Amino acid sequence: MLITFIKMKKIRFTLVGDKCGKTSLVQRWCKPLESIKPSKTIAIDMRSMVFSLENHTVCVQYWDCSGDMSFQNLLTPYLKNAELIAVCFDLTQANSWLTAQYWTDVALENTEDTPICFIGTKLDKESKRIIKKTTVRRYIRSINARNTFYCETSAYTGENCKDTLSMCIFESLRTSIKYTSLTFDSEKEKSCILM
Ligand SMILES: Nc1nc2c(ncn2[C@@H]2O[C@H](COP(=O)(O)OP(=O)(O)O)[C@@H](O)[C@H]2O)c(=O)[nH]1
Ligand SMILES: [Mg+2]
Repeated sequence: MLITFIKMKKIRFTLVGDKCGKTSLVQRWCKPLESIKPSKTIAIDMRSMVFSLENHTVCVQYWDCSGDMSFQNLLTPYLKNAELIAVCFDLTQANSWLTAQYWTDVALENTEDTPICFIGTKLDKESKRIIKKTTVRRYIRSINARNTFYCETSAYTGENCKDTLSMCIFESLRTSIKYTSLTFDSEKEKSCILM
């Protein structure tokens, strides 16, 4: 048991974006069967979980950053040390998408080739959607960064949360330690768009 723990690969995900549902998504990832209890994030929260993917067991650490811009200078080290950056935004709020673009600039200034997953949240509010998939895809192409992909989730219903997490783990393993033997289930790829 101890040996397994020592050998386990640790990967750090840093989640940035405004108040769009990051903490709720992390709750859904860590406790998929429990109902969401939103809680205010002061500066940064850390949670971790063990996840198995394709016979690899990994410890995932979530660095869940506050959406409050007064903490923004504190957060840069968490971008630099991440194996994956999740840039989150609320699909129903134009400002949230603008803030996501701001965080993308900060991430690109401070990192090199770290995978970036764009996550559109609150997919359950489809009728109130303002940010179209095509807008996000066009933007991601325009920044011309490697290792970017796009997923949409609902922490409330759980829709697409597990596939998004699998994709994030897969991409961070692939780029950080070159698990070339990893293959990805094509069903999961359908719900996440590799750019
Ligand atoms: N409709 C809907 N609301 C959500 C969802 N996720 C979070 N919220 C709500 O969005 C607000 C902010 O959520 P929170 O997780 O604290 O956002 P954070 O500041 O980015 O961590 C809260 O009122 C949540 O109840 C979701 O998937 N669907
Ligand atoms: Mg939060």
